[in-house]
Amino acid sequence: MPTGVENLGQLESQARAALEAAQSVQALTEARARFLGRKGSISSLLRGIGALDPAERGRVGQAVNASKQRIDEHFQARRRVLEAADQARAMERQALDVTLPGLVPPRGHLHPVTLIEREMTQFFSNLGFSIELGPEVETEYYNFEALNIPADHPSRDMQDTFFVEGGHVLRTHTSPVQIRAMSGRQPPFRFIAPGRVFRHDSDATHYPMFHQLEGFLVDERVTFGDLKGVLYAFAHQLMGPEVKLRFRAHFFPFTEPSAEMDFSWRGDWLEWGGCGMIHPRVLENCGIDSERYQGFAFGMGIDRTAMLRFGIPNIHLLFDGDVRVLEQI
Ligand code: FA5
Repeated sequence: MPTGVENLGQLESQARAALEAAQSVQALTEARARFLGRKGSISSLLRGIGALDPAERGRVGQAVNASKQRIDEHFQARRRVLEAADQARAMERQALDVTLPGLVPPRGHLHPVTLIEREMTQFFSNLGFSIELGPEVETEYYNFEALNIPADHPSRDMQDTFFVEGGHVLRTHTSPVQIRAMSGRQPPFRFIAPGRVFRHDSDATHYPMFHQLEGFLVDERVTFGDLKGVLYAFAHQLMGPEVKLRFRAHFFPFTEPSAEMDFSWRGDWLEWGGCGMIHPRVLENCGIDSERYQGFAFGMGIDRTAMLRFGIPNIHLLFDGDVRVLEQI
């Protein structure tokens, strides 16, 4: 009578082949179930033993159990291999190469106008000038009247003013700091006043918000020659010895005589600032004896200086906030 055990060897080979073929722990477990599971082919053999001739049962049972154990051992061994491979793959996925360079977060830097402003103020600090600051929202008195620009004076048209309620303006220049600094003080003194100013003005070299550096010095026997000497030294320090300066006679109500100065720029001239000898009436407005004291004053565009230094063709590039532009500077 066939016991089924005749096919045991073949069945075991099939089971081993199925376990070897499995490429994942899940496939392996399924292969095992096909042979050793409750309905598996080896398990069916075991169930059939009860129907055998009692003399055969012991031998067949032993043979089937031994085969079952070998298949199970093969399963365990194969599972360890697959689990190790799984783990190796997972580790590779999460691999951390500690020798790789770290991620460097982008670092900001100072704005070109700030860089130039610092250089400009440093030059005058070295000459013994102190820094004075004034408010950006200014009274009309400081912005115009005290600077000898009366309400009906046409020179107010020179500057496109942003008016604020209550007799205030956004200061159109840094010159009101002259009045604030000189009132209540007696010469000799020398100050610079860097800061933001505002005008209704916009093109390639004009921006509605820009920066000026005001400078003024009052003492006995101050001349226009002193002013020019200081400005030449300043321009050469900032823009290099090749830069050319040009002084043009001009009119400012708060200086007499007055001049505008230009620097050489891209084969042309670009206006840098205004300057002159402080008007006696301005000194008197600040309680300073204009018979005894004279002073010079100047005010130039810091942004214009940055344009020259960094080769920026359009002032809007400085303030449009495009980091791709600013990063190149
Ligand atoms: C003045 O503002 C006078 N307060 C300067 C002065 C001070 C004269 C002391 C005498 C004594 P002006 O309006 O020319 O002058 O402006 C000075 C400089 O500011 C200009 O030469 C230019 O470099 C810069 N500037 C003027 N308007 C703009 C603008 N919209 N955008 C950028 N820079 C400007």
